[in-house]
Amino acid sequence: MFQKILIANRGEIALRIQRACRELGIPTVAVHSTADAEAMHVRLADESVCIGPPAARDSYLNVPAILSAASITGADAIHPGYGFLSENADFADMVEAHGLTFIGPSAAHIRMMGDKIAAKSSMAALGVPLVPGSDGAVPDLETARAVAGQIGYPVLIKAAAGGGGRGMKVARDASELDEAFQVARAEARTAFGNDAVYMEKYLDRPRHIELQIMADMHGNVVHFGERDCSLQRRHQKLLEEAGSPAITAEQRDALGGIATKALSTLGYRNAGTLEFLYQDGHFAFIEMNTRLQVEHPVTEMICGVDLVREQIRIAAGNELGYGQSDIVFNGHSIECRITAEDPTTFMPTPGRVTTFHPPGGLGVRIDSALYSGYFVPPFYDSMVAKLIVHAATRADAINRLRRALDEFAVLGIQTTIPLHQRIVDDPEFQAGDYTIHWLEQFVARAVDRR
Ligand code: MV4
Repeated sequence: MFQKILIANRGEIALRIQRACRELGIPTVAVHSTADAEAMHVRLADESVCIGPPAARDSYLNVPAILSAASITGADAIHPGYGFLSENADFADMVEAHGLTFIGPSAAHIRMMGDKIAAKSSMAALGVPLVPGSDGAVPDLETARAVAGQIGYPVLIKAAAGGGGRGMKVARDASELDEAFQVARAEARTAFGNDAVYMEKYLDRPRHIELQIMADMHGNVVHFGERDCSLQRRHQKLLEEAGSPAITAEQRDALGGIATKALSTLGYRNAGTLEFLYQDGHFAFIEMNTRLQVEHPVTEMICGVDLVREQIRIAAGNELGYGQSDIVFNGHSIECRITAEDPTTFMPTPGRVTTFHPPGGLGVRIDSALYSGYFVPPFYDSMVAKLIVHAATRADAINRLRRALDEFAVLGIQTTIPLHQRIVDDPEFQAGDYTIHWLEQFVARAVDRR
C-alpha cells in the first residue's frame, strides 16, 4: 500500500479523497493556492504545500509545483480528483516518470478516450452500440454531405478533441450543413488546436445515462450500475440519480455486460465512466470519462461501496476481490449539486458564508468543504456542496430530499438550494419523466414567472 498520497485538488473532492485515505491508514498531503490557505482541505490534511497564486493555471494546474510538492513531502502516489489535471495524459505520464503512482487509468487510455473518434471506434470494435454516424473523422464537406445523406438529418458535427458539450454544431437540413461544418471545424481549431471533426445523427430528446465501471490490474472488471444525469443546464449537471428512472434491471445487466467485456479487452484499469445517450429504448455510447466523477456518491449509496478506496487499492496493485454477482443494487439515491450562484440568473455569488448548517439524519450525506466563516473564493468552480440522499424507493428518496433541502442552511451567500426545492416539487420530475432538455425549459419557465 502507499506510504503517503498527495491530493492534487481542492474543495469537497479533496476532502472526499482524504477520508478514504484516512480509513486506509494512509497520510495525505494537500496542495493549495494562496487563495485557499484557509480552506478545509488544507486544515484537515496531514501536511500541506502552497503551490502558487490563485489562478488555477498557476496552482492546481501547475505540474512542476505539484511534482515538487510530492517530492519534498515524500508522497508516493497522486490522486487527481476530477477536473484540473485528472484527464491530462501528459500529467499521468509525468507522475509515473517521477517514480510515483497516478491513481487512475494509464496515460495511454486517458489519451485514447480524450480523442472522441478513437474512443468511439475502440468501443464499436468491441461491440458497444453507437449513434449512427461517420466512420471516424470527416475530412471535408464532400464527405460530410455523403455521411448526412446516409444517416439522415438532423446531424451533429462534433470536435474529436471536444467532449462535455464543447465544439458541437447541429445541421437541421442540407441547407445548414456547409456552415455548420465550417464553423465546427474553425471552432475546434481555435478551442482545441485540433480541427478533426466527426458526425452523428442528432438525437432530439435523449436521456444522458452513464455507467460506472472499475477495473483492477489483473483483468477483473465490474460495473456499479448507471446514473441518470439528464438534469443539466449548459452542460453543467444539477441533479443526478442512481438508478435511472427510465431503465430496467435487465437493461442495466445487458449494458453492463457489454461494457465490462469491452474494457477488459482494452486492458483498462481503475475507475471509468461510459456515457450513453438513451432514446426510444436504445443506448448509444458517446464518450468515456477516465476519472472519478462528481456524481460518484449516488453509485456508492446504492452499491454500498467506497469508490475512492477501490481506486486507491487497485492503483496499489490489489485485486478487486469480488465479482459482478457480489454487487447488489439497493434502493435509490439522488444528488443535488449546490452551487454558490443566484438560483435564477446563475451568476456566481462568491463571498463569506456566515452560517453553514447541513442537514442530517438517516439516508442523508453531505460532501462539502464549507464551514461557517469560510470565504468562497471567486477563482474556481462554484459548486460548494453535494447533498446526497438514499432511501428504499425513488419516491422515498424524493421525500427525504425535500426534507433535507428544507433543513439545509447556507447563509451569507446565495445558493441554488431554492432551485433544487422547486425541482423536487415538480410533478414531471417526480414521475421521472425528463430528457436532457427538461431542466433548461424548467428554468426558462421560472424566469418567465418572475
Ligand atoms: C449528442 C446529442 C444528441 N445527439 N449527440 C453534449 C455533451 C456531449 N457529451 C455530447 N452531447 C450531446 N451529444 C447526438 N448524436 C445531444 C448532446 C447533448 C447533451 C448530452 C448529454 C447531456 C446534456 C446534453 C445537452 C445538450 C446536448
